Amino acid sequence: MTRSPWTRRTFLETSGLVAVGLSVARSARWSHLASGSEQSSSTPADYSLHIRNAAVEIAPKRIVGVTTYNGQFPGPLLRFKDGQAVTIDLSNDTDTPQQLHWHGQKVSTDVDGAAEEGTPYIPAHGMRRIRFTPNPAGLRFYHTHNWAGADLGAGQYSGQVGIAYIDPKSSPGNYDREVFLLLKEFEPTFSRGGDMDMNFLAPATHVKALEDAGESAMKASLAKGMPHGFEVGYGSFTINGKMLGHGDPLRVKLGERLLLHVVNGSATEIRSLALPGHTFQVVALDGNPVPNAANVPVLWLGTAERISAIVEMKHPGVWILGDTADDDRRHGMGIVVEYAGRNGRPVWVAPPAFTWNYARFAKPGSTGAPAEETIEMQFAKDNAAHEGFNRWTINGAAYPMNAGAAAASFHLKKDQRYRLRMRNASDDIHPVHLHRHSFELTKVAGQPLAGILKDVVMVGGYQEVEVDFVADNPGPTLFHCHQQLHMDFGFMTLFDYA
Ligand SMILES: [Cu+2]
Repeated sequence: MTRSPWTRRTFLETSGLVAVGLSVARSARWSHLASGSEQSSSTPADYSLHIRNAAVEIAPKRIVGVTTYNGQFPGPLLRFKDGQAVTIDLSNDTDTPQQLHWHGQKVSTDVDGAAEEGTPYIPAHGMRRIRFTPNPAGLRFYHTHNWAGADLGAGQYSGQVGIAYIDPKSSPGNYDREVFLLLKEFEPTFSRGGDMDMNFLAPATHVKALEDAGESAMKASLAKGMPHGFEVGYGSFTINGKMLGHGDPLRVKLGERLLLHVVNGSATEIRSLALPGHTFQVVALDGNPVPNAANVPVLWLGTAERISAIVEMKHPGVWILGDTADDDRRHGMGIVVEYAGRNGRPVWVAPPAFTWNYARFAKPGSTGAPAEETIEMQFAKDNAAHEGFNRWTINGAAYPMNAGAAAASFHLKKDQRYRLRMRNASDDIHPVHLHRHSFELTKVAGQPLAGILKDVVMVGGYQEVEVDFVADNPGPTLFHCHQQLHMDFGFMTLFDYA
């Protein structure tokens, strides 16, 4: 049942969303003029990204064939200046129309890179030139927004991920050097394995009503003889495109302060990271400075989450900065940290048990501003309901995968402050993402908090999370789980502005 993203586009074109079809046609025609004398094309762009298939060597003689940006993985690090407009040429050397999403940026629907919002596709063997003003400052990233479905070569299973950093006008802290780390798995395969048990979120309290709903739905499905829905596993794990021990080590000096910018570029996985003998002072979450820069022994990142953290180099040796999951680390999820003058085999020491609580980084004793309106959302899983895949719903509705136009389900009034109350009636953790806006965490598993601005938040199994956002960037706005398998099979909805 492999479907190309073409399916959804073609379907949008023929289903009354004429504007989408027209802009695709325009940009396809424009691509013929790209090398001609058209005024806009005669000026070189500030940046060029070429989407193309390439062989990427993640360890000696271990080569994966994936779709990339500029033939490399990760895609080039793009450094922007806060508030300074850029022109970018997006070329597509593949046979498939592509979307490139500027994750975490407040941009227009024309450049955001989501077909559901009306962004034109970058045509197969064609190009689009876009112009926008990067903002807000901080750690962002860019990635494909194509539908993958059962095609493990498409969507974010591919190598279409890169980091974008928007330099803030003032320095984000006291450090000597920045290091960018992109975490990403390769060689995906389907499995029927049950859900991974992940107990790292705090508070750990479950909402009884959500648990009852989720458990009884699962029991009913299994009683009918249904297998567990497909999950995705991986054969190789990388940081900056290299399996542990196969890239250059991170060479450091005693007393040096590194600012690590960590991006979880995974299609489906939640990652952790620890460095024996060191702690991370978290200064920003999803690129936005946090009110309380607390020290932690372990970082946890849902898909598409980012953490900026300062690490003081004060424990000489040769160490593994790696995932706390032994199996994933042994299959590559780590990078060697080597102090000057030290050598030998890199050492891993498991960190003490630690739970991840967003409130640790919040403004102490403070609650968010009141919202003008609350939007209720309940997430649920329909076990193995779609050709063996779990189907995901928001308030009972799965976003259409291959039929029927999706009208917006929620209508926003410009400049109003909204509260999203998300209730997760499944046992999975969902890293949910809102496009083109940032939100403030206001309640996590019953615990009120304020001052943390993000664009992805992990909603724990059978838990509730509340976030507030101001509707200040008009246009259709996508909301979805960033787990590719969840998003592709229904876990998505659209906001528009009245
Ligand atoms: Cu999800």
